[in-house]
Amino acid sequence: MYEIISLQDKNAGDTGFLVPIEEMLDIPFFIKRIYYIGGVSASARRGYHAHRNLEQVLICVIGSVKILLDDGNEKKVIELCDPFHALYIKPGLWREMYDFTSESVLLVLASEHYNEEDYIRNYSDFLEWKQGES
Ligand code: T46
Repeated sequence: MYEIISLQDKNAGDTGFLVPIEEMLDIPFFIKRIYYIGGVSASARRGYHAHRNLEQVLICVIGSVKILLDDGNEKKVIELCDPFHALYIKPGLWREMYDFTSESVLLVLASEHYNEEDYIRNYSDFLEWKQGES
């Protein structure tokens, strides 16, 4: 359903960390788009959709956030709270993001340009699509 990718701090010494991410080396796809999400209130819940083809890597570079993933049969909750841990999400998973801490910033690397047609934003449509897939 997902993988946690460990990222490496390449900055030796006591001057903070530096974490490079290289396409097809650290993550398993070519990066076509980068975006980040921040300023989310503690009560807000985002997402509520799945992607047909898009692969993504999510990194909470500041603070923490919970990610619910649902493949139509099973649900998992992953807490992202470490800038050295990246969550790789394959296509075909319903996702919701919640419990953003104040100041948290969620960085997302995506395998495709933005395409609203790749989204399934209705949960019943998602379940129907998953049945058609299997
Ligand atoms: C995802 C989760 C983790 C754009 O115009 N370009 C973009 O690249 C993106 C990502 C969004 N938008 C527009 C579409 C909406 O009008 O920004 C608005 C907010 O997007 P959305 O409601 O889809 O945001 P989230 O936080 O629910 O979901 C986002 C990504 O859209 C989605 O792919 O997996 O983050």
